[in-house]
Amino acid sequence: MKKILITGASGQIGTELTTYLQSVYGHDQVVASGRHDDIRHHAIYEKLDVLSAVQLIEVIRKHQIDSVIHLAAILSAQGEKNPEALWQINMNGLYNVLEAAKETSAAVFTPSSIAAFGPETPLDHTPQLTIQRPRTIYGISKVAGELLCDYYHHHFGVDTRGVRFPGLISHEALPGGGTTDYAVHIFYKAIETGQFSCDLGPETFLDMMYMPDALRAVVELMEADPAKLQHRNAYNISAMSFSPSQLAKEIQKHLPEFRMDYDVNPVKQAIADSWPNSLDDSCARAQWGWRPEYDLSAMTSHMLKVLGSRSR
Ligand code: VAH
Repeated sequence: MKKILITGASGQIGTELTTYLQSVYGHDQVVASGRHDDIRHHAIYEKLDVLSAVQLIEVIRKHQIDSVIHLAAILSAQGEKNPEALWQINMNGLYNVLEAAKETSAAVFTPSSIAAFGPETPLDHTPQLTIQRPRTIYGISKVAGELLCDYYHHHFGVDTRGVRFPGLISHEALPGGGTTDYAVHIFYKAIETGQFSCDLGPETFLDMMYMPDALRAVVELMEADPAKLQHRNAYNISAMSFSPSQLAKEIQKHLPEFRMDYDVNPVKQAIADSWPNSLDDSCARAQWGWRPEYDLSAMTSHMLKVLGSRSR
């Protein structure tokens, strides 16, 4: 990658990815974009609505973009409240990005998610290739997105790549409208009030990943030898699997007074129950050398250290 456009750059991933890509490729090699004027990071910025195909091509040509990291999307829980809006953004937005990539020869990274699996999928150590019948509009958009990206690669030669992200935990931009958001908010509340009310049940196991691992995965996949990529869209990648009760216990190792109770959100619980408990990421490990660096203990320690230092 030499000149990179990030869509959805003000979101949970985009905020940190912009800074990370600047550190890897140089400040002027990264163009952040979003639908709004606000920009949380010091970057070259374009106000860009991915529903405008013309605008997309204009920005790609203006900055001579060779790689698009397409993050603009609505997440799972938010999508269930407005499935039509999700389909517009997640599918028509992706379609426009792929069409623009076809016209400009740009490569495309767009994330899929563990949400691309459903209740009929083997939920433990979920294989790379398996049944994908998600029950959420978000999951359906992710499966359709995986297939659309593969189609643009096989039929038009577009260099499309992606990973199935688990729940992502970060200390910069808060997540918005996801089912796994509890795993971020818990840290802020543990520091601010010492108490957290979790909207998923105590034994709800989900695959999770610390943001530094997720950011590195984007770069490592995009820089991987294309000849070795048998799956492209999209690779299972995993770092840890834990339940809310396990996360609370890990936080209490640092903050013994921390207390958690449960106020289960039935919509989010049903979504989480349909997702894998853990993923098999052996294909990503074999084909492009994927390795996580943060486990539950390391992530918890680092999150509390960063957030704790801010609150002083
Ligand atoms: C969500 N954070 O909760 C996203 C993610 C695996 C979960 O796709 O919708």
